[in-house]
Amino acid sequence: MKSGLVAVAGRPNVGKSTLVNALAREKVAITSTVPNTTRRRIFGVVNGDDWQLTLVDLPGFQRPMDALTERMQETVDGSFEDVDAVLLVVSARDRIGAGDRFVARRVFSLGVPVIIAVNKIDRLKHGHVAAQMKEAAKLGDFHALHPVSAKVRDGIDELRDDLVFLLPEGPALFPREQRTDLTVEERVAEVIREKALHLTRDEVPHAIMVVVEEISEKVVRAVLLVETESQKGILVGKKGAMVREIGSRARPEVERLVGHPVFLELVVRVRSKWRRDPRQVERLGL
Ligand SMILES: Nc1nc2c(ncn2[C@@H]2O[C@H](COP(=O)(O)OP(=O)(O)OP(=O)(O)O)[C@@H](O)[C@H]2O)c(=O)[nH]1
Ligand SMILES: [Mg+2]
Repeated sequence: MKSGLVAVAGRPNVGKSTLVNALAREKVAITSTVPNTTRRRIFGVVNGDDWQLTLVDLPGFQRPMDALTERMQETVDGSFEDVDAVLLVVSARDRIGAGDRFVARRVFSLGVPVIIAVNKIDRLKHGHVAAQMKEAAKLGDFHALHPVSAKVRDGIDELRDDLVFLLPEGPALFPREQRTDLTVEERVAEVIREKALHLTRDEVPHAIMVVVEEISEKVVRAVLLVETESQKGILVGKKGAMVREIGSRARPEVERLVGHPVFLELVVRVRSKWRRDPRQVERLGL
């Protein structure tokens, strides 16, 4: 049996979580166009006949701005300790630059093999992809370099085979039926946050935190925390239209996660400056 952990590293928004979901063949992590969507470490587990690949989805590398982003960066740093390999993700749609080189310096110094994925190659011209691959190849002494599209699942199987090749001999870390380490409560909270991210913009998405307070036979109750009254007003919407829309988009996925139909009760509350307070960030489980 081969089994091990592969950290997924890269700048914010390059498609790390989309790629983890594509490799895991299940949505284990939420995704959005907003940078800093992923705030904590999330395992995505993939099983073969005689191997188990555990992908470690992570927040993007960034300079911390407050207690939340500081915590996220600690998560990234701490997660590199026990991994067997790193999947370094860059975006073929953006210039491969200083941010990517910053991540690369860190991951190439870990002493484990690194595979580079040049993501988002869908609908790009061949010449452009080739040029980006050439740039990505300069990032460090990689084991393999794969052009992929996480979105349309192009190159995913080849990438997975190469990652599995790097795994050491060892027992499976998770039972075969388990796709992630997140609890149902945590997954439900993330799905609700995802829908809220998709429907808001500017500073609002960054200020949202979701806490699930109850999952019962009939009801899922969750609180959406924001930092200001005006953000609360946006999230509630005209006569509650926004929070209702978040609820109706989240409900099908929430029901799949809990395994039965539910009434999804969402409440919006202000928790002033929660992102700047290390204790609040910790209490919220980040
Ligand atoms: N066109 C295209 N878009 C993609 C692809 N992969 C991801 N995206 C988009 O890129 C955006 C960011 O994707 P995420 O998976 O959330 O990126 P991330 O790296 O996990 O971002 P953070 O968690 O914020 O660090 C989303 O809008 C995705 O739909 C791809 O292969 N092609
Ligand atoms: Mg992510």
